[in-house]
Amino acid sequence: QPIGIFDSGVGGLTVAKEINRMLPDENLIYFGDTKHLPYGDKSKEAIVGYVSRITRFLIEKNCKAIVIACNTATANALKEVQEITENKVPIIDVISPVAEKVAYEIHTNVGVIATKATVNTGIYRKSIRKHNKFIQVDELATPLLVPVIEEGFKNHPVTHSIIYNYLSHSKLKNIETLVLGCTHYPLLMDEIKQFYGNRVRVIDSPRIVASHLKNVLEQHHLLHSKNPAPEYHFYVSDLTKNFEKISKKIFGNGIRLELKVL
Ligand code: DGN
Repeated sequence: QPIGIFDSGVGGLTVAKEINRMLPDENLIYFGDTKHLPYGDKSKEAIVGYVSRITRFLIEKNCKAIVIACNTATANALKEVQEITENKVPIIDVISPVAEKVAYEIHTNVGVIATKATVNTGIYRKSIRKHNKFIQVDELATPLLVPVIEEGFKNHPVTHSIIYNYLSHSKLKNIETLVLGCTHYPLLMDEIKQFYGNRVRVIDSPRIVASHLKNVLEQHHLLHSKNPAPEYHFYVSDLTKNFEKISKKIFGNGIRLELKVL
């Protein structure tokens, strides 16, 4: 049985890649909802609609666990995903394991950058402070980072200037830790770290999520071991050259994309 992973686009591949590195024997199904990208500017109703369809698709594909590799989907539709799956398969989201880790292990001012639809819910602040109410959490919407990533503008002057403008924001002035609250953003990790130098610790969310998934699978006795030929299936709701190019860059040339309109 495969693990189902989804996002609006290529962002979730940062999580899928880490899962693949940590759990190389697992079969994976990835769904990129490229037709509806970006989620970050959509209404809650629209996001719930897209996410519900993807969840049903992954259940049909017999997934043993579902990873919501999208912060925007987690912030707006986690409850609906849980309802659809009726707690029959474990649901792993990208926010709660990171919030927990930050709350217990980091004792500094925390900044979070994410899409508008994530920041509007205040979910990081709430989730971190649920565990530790002494941590100062400031969230800033940085929506323009998603299109530059989808456009493949890595190490591009436009990207540098957007990063500079966002990270210089007064809300992030006193932070010592930064959480990348969008699964696309780790693709700009180098540039973001460059901006801060050693001043700010940038959290590696995909790694935290993958290791949380491993624990959950272990607990449920669902870990796949000794799989000589793991299978990876990548589905997209719109087959775009961009997705093809970037997904190959992230996951390797072996990727074969299949169009699946939901
Ligand atoms: N990668 C998604 C996230 O983590 O929020 C959102 C990207 C988008 O669709 N704007």
